[in-house]
Amino acid sequence: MTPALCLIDRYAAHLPVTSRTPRLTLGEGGTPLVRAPSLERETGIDAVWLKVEGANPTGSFKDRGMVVAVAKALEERSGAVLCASTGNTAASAAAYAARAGLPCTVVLPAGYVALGKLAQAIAFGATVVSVRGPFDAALAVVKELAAQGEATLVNSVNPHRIEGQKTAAFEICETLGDAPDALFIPVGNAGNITAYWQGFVESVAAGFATRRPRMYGWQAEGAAPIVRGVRVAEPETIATAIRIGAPASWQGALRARDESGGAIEAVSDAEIMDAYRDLARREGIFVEPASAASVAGLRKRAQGAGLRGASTVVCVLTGSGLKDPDTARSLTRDVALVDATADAVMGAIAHASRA
Ligand code: AN7
Repeated sequence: MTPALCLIDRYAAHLPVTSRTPRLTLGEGGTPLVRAPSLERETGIDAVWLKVEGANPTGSFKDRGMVVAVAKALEERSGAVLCASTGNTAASAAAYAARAGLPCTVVLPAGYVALGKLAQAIAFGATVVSVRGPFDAALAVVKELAAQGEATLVNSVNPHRIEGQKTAAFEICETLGDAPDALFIPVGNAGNITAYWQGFVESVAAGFATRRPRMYGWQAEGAAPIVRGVRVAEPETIATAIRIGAPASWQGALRARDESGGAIEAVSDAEIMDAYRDLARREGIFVEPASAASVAGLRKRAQGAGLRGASTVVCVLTGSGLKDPDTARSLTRDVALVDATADAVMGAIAHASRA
C-alpha cells in the first residue's frame, strides 16, 4: 500500500511550493464530508453536507494553511514564527512550529480564548502572551513586531495561509464530483471565505469542478463588521473564535460574496447555540460555537430569503467541540454523583428522565 500523500504533496501543483519546500506534515486535510439527515429533513434540501474540519490534527481548519506557511518559513530560513489569534491559529502555529523546530510566539486577547486552544498552545511549547483588548489589537501588535523583523507572521495576511486553506474547496469538489450549489461558512477574520472562493475558482480551471457555488458567510451579530459595513470596536459573541471587529481579509470576503452571487449575514448567539446543540444531539457532530454559525445561517436562509433552488449545499464546520469545554459544560445541569450500585444509578437515570 502506498502511504497517503501529505497535503503539500497532494496539491503541490496548485500550491506555492517547489521541490525545495520541506514536506512538513501532521496529517492535515482529507477531512470527512458527511451528510446531515436531520438538517435535510428540517430544511427540505436534497443534500446537506458537512465538511468536518475539526478532524484536522489540531482540531481546526487552520492546519491546512499553517502547514504551508510554516513549511515556507523553513524554506526561507526564518528563525521563528509569530501570530495573533482568537485561539485556533495559535494552537495550529504552535503545533507546526514544534514539528518544524522553530520557536513560536502567540499573542491572544486576554480572557477570550477557549480553554482547549490555550491548553494546546501551552502544551506545544509556544510563548503565550495575553493582551488587553480584542483580537484586532493583538493583530496590530504582531504586525508591528513582524515589520521589525522579529519573526515570520503566520496570520492569514501571510498569503501562504490562504493558499493552503483553499485545498478544502478542492476536496469538496473531488468528493462530490462537482462544486455544490451553495457553501455556508463562518466569517471572522475572513481568511477562510477568501480561501474557499479562491479554491472554487481554481477548481474550475483545474477540472475538479464545472461551476462555482454561491458563498454564504456568517458573522455573529455582536461581531458583524462586514454585514454592517463598519468596524466594530468592541466585538462580543459567545463564539469567541469569530469575536473580531476589523477583519484582515474584508476585501476578499466582499469579492467572494459578490463574484459568487452570495451574501454575508449575521446570526445571533442564540441561533448559534441552537445549531451547536442540535448538531451534536441530532447529527452526532460536536463542533465549537463559531463553527455552528454556518448551520445557523443555513437554517436562517432556508426559512427566510431562501436558497433559490439549491439542492446540494455544504456547511463548513471549522473546529472541534473539544476546543471549548466550558461552553459544552454550560449546556447542562449538574452531572449526578451517586454510589457505585445499580440501584443508585437507576435512581439517577429515573431522576434525569423526569427533570
Ligand atoms: C473555529 O484562530 O481568527 O474568517 O485567530 O477558529 O478565516 O477568520 C479563528 C477563526 C471560524 C473564522 N471558525 O475564520 C484565529 C481565528 C473557527 C475559527 C473562524 C475561526 P476566518
